[in-house]
Amino acid sequence: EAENLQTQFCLKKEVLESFKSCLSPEKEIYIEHYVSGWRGLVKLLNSLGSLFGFISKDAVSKTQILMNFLKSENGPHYATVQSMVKFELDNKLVDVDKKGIYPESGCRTLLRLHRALRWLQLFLERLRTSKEDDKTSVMCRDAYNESLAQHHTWLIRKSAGMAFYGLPVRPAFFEVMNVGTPEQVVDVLGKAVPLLYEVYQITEELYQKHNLLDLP
Ligand code: 1PZ
Repeated sequence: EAENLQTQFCLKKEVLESFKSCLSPEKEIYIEHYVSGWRGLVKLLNSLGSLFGFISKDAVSKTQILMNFLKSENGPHYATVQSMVKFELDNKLVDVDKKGIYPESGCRTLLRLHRALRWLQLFLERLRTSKEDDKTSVMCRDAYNESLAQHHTWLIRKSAGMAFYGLPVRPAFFEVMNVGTPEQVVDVLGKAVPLLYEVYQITEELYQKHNLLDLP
């Protein structure tokens, strides 16, 4: 039972805290904490059932690519998103306009998570302001159509669309977040959304400045 308590997902500890600690005072983004925020989200996704396996598999593979860079001999260059961008661009380690010899650069891999972060922020904001009977599948779909969908192929959009129907209803979804009463969930979401927005915005501006927003 003790183990059960320990392994139970908690939105506040595993997502909010990670994304909070990923910002340095100089507004750099630590990749290690960014990745652990995503690992937390994957845990949440996995607790929703195997229907979401194809989504979590992709998220895991992307976090793994970034962790491998972080653990490599070039690891120190991958400490922050800013240092990674500089290092990969300075050393021409990014396929800029078409897939070539670096199909899994740190820059293009992080861009995929970055786009998904926008979806997350939109979804959590809808969840935060929703009423008890509102449909999570609709909130999720609307957030998706407004953000990630434009970057996905028809097949992925269809698969994602079907998975959304398998989302638990709002009270059950609040339950798995494991931060207490619905009021407390709303409160945590109220802290998480602006934080995700800040992390998103910093990355967006950096990528824009270096013309990296369309990496293949
Ligand atoms: C709570 C419900 C979860 C809904 C998640 C909404 C996002 C649907 C995303 C569907 C992704 C399908 C799997 C593969 C996608 C990849 O093709 C793309 C592009 O990568 P590339 O092919 O270029 O290498 N991958 C992504 O867009 C990253 C998706 C990460 C999604 C993480 C979601 C985590 C959600 C946690 C929520 C609790």
